[in-house]
Formats: sequence, C-alpha cells, structure tokens
Amino acid sequence: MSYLEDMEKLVELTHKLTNTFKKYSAICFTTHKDADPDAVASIFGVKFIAESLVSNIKTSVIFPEGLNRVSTRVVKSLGLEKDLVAAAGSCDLIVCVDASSRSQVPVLDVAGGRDYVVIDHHETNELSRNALVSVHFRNAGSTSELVTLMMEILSLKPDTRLVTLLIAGILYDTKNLRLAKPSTFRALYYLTRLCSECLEEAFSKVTSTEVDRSERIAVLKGISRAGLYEISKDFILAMTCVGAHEASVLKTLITSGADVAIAISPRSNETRIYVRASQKIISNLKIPIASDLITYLAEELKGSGGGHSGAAGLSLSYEVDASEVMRLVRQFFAKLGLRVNVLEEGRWVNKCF
Ligand SMILES: [Mn+2]
Repeated sequence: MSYLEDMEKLVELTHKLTNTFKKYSAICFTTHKDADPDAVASIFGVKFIAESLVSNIKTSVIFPEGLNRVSTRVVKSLGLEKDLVAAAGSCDLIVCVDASSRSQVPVLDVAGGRDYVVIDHHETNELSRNALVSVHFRNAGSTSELVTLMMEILSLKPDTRLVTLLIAGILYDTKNLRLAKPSTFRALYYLTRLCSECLEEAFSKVTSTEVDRSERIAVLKGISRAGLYEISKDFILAMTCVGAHEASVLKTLITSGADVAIAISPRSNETRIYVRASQKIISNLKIPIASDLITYLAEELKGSGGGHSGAAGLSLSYEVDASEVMRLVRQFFAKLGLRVNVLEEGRWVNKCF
C-alpha cells in the first residue's frame, strides 16, 4: 500500500473513530504494561482528541503496572504526573493504544466484553479483530505519529507540553529517527510547525543520561582512589576499590584511557573483583585479556568467575588482601612477558577493607 493510500485510509478511520467517541459518555484510555514514551504520548494525544471533539465526555487513563524509566522521567519533567492518576469510575468505551495483544492489556480481561477501539503500529495486532474501530498501521514508526496525523486531519492543535510528549514518543520508538518512516516526518512536520523548540526539548528528555547521586559518587570515588600502573610501556592499568556501581566506575576508567581497569569490591564476607579491558590491548595481545585475568585470579584465590575478552568478574567468599590481588595481577602479566610498573600508587589499597 502506498503512502498516499495510507493517508486516505487514516482520514477515513479518524472520522470513524471520532464518530464512535461521540456515542459514549465515559472513555478509558489504556496501553501495554510498563508504558514507554510512545504509549504515554499516544494516550494523552488521543485523550486530547476525544476531549476536543466531544463535549462533556468523561475520560480516565489506566497504566497497567505503571510507566517505564524513560517515561517516568519525561512525564515528571513535563509536570504531567497529576494527569496520570486514573479517575475512579467506570467507562463504557476503552481506547487501547500501542498494545498488540490481550495479555498486554489486563484491563480488557477485567472488562470482559466491553466495547473497545485500537490505535497501534505493531507488526501484528490480535486486538484488531474484535475492535469497533482499528487504526492499525504496521508501516508507522510509532503510535504517537498516528495520533499526531489524526490531529492534523482534525485540525487540532495540541499545547507545547503535548507536542513535546508526542515528539518524545516518536523519538523513543524510532530510536531517535533511525527507524523513522515517511509518516514519521509528516507527523514531525506538523508538530514542529506548532512548536519548533519542542524538538530539541524532546530530544534532551529522551536521550538524557542523567545518573543518580549514589552512582555519581561511586564513580568519583573510584577514580580518585585509583592506582595507575604501566604494563610494559604500552598499556595503562588502573586499579581501584569501590563498594558499588563497579561497572560504571570501570567504564569511566576505560573511557578515560586505561587499557585494563580492575575494581575490587568488598562486601560483607565476600569480595568481588571486576576487570575491563580496552579493545586496544585485546587486539594487540590477541588474547581475551579480561576473562584470562579473571580465570587466573579465580584459580589462585579459590573463587569462581568468568566473562568475555573485554569484561569479566569473579566472586570470593572471604575478604581478600588487596596487595595480594596486586601481586597476582603482576604475576599474570609477567607470564605474558610484560612488566607492571607503578606510575602512581593511589589510595585504593588503603580504601579496600
Ligand atoms: Mn510504540
């Protein structure tokens, strides 16, 4: 089906849908569990459509099992939390968005034979068959863009918060437009004509890599304690000791220039050791350095562990001596014919246990 035919079909279905809305007095809007931004934006978008076209209609939203992490952040930053609260009461029509199967929408099971309509873009949609109206376009990049195009067809103008939310939904489902379809850009054209700043706003909300406080502190501690060593003259080894968020600490050490990063993590009656290796040292030495080192340490320290060439970890059922770990690391590299020299001792040994 061509793009233009798709638009004609959408025009027809949009009117069919709005005519259906007019026959009901209370509408519930729902979606799949753990709602992503596309699901949340679609719910708010189609609710806006219903409220704009049908006067005195009662509406409520139902999010089974709440919102996912990105949705929670987006909704919070747009100040839309209060709109999430489901108004108690019954509804005689259920609008089901961005959900493809009955199991994803518990409310439909509860509702039994209740009337419902579908708006969705998944490859297959088993809910379509029994729906009063099914706006199902498998060629759309997101449900948000379908809802946006319905607004365009109806000449409805959402406010800037809803525009931002809809763009966020589109960006999320199209992986920041990498999976965009022609209809995605048509929807974005409509939305950005209404609010051009909303595009950047939505991008920053969806792609934000905001890290929580405990993780930021762990990373900063891990870096500030690190001891630096050279492995022959070619590679840099960073050793540190942290109690949490080891993966983030090690990732930071590697992206900051370490070729091998090791974190010792003391827990109660337990020690975990994590290793990361840069692509440079892996391809230079042509050995799976992280897993080889962990296997060696696990054997010597009587622990268990494993991993891959770039990332590996082990666990010991006792509190290990940090300088013993350092001795074994030196020995491991000595077996490869590589000498480990101190560049800067750091504070990591003293901070371990
Ligand atoms: Mn979706």
